[in-house]
Amino acid sequence: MYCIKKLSLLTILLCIFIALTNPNADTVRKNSPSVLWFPPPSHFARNLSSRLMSWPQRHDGDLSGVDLERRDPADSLEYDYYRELCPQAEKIIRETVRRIYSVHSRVAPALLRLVFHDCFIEGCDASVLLDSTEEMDAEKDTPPNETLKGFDVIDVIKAEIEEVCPGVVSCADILVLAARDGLLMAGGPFYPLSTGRRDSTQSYADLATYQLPSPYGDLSDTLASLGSRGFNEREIVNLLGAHSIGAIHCKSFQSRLYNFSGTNEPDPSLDVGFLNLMRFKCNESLLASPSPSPPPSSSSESSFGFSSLTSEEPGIVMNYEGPSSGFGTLYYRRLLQGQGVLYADQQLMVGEDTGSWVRAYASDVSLFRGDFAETMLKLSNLQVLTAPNGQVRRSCSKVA
Ligand code: HEM
Ligand SMILES: *[C@@H]1O[C@H](CO)[C@@H](O)[C@H](O)[C@H]1NC(C)=O
Ligand SMILES: *[C@@H]1O[C@H](CO)[C@@H](O)[C@H](O)[C@H]1NC(C)=O
Ligand SMILES: *[C@@H]1O[C@H](CO)[C@@H](O)[C@H](O)[C@H]1NC(C)=O
Ligand SMILES: CC(=O)N[C@H]1CO[C@H](CO)[C@@H](O)[C@@H]1O
Repeated sequence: MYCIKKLSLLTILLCIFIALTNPNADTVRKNSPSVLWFPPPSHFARNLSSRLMSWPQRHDGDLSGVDLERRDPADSLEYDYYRELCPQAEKIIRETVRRIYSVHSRVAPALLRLVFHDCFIEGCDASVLLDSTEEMDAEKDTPPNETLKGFDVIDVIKAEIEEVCPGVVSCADILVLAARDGLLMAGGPFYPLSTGRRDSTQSYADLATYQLPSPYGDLSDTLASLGSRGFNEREIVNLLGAHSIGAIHCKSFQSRLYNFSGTNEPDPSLDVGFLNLMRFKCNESLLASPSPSPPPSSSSESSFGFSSLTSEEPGIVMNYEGPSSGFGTLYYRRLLQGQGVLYADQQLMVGEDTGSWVRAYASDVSLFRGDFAETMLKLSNLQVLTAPNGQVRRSCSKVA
């Protein structure tokens, strides 16, 4: 522990030194908005600033080169990085996701959310995939991760790739590529991902606990949280369009339904009809009547933990009008009607700028899709680790 503290102190000092001596410091600042040693802009600073300022530097690998590499890390990625090292890699990923998607379309939202939780915490380095060990609490064992899924999908893909090119393709690349392919199958836009990410040797449970945005965050919380990773208002409204697919459990919005913020009233921003639907879906006494539980599955791949919402874990399916209604616009049209599932979703309507982006996306699906491809690309390139830093894990849940 002492050693780690000492190491991060050293790293910070080193960073300051480099920042002071590096003539390109301005470019760096512009390209890596979540670089830690500069204070966030004051209008984002409200609640998060203290946490951000104490954000520890990462301590993967050795110190030499680490911080130089991390100045504009996404620039070290390369399109089709595996073309010689493992030419089949991207095809294996796509085919495996397709195979699973044909049985469990929920693989798409699961992987999309997994990318968000990975990239948001110390960059897209597969840190979210690590299991806890005696020495390290893992991100996946923190409250915001309670309903994360898709770990086993990544394991299946990784195993298939390891068979043809062992030790070459990183878990971090597999995750962003698989999520991209799943999104495409779910009707989302395509974006060309560069590769060459490396995997972390750490998982950051504390950061995951405190830094992931809260579903009960108000607009300023959400803007501060995602803003701290370099996303502007337009991009934030756009990114939340990811909530067009997948499912949200009642516990993520329960307190909007009856006693919102201790008022003994439901959240007034909720459309009444939608409120009743949510109450109905989440009412334990109504659900107590036995709903048929899914039949036990025989093959391991047919389970994947993607069984739909259950009576123990009820919730709302986000694309309940079906994927044919198009990835994106339904989410924004619902916000216009007071039908955002999360408080944080609905809050996008209270800001002048965020509200006009909601209206823009609600009425123009191609605008939304074009922007979404860009913001997903940006998300997938956040603070990546590239050689010589990090490592390529053999098993995505364990440090190699
Ligand atoms: C303010 C920002 C965000 C908050 C507060 C938030 C919160 C949540 C919560 C609470 C859930 C439901 C968990 C559950 O009840 O099981 C959820 C689901 C989901 N989130 Fe977010 N999220 C945010 C941003 C994002 C972003 C940026 C993405 C991706 C780009 C994303 C993708 C998803 C997806 C796809 C699901 C559905 C997962 C599934 O069905 O398995 N979210 N989010
Ligand atoms: C700051 O966070 C606290 C809880 O952590 C919350 O009660 C408060 O409303 C937040 N303040 C602002 C300005 O968002
Ligand atoms: C509503 O919430 C407030 C504050 O959390 C609490 O004091 C009050 O007892 C709650 N009311 C009911 C009816 O549960
Ligand atoms: C469930 O629904 C019944 C009847 O509408 C209502 O009286 C009760 O308060 C609800 N309970 C919960 C926990 O939502
Ligand atoms: C998928 C997963 O690993 N979920 C974990 C999230 O964190 C909780 C603790 O808060 C664990 O109980 C879950 O197993």
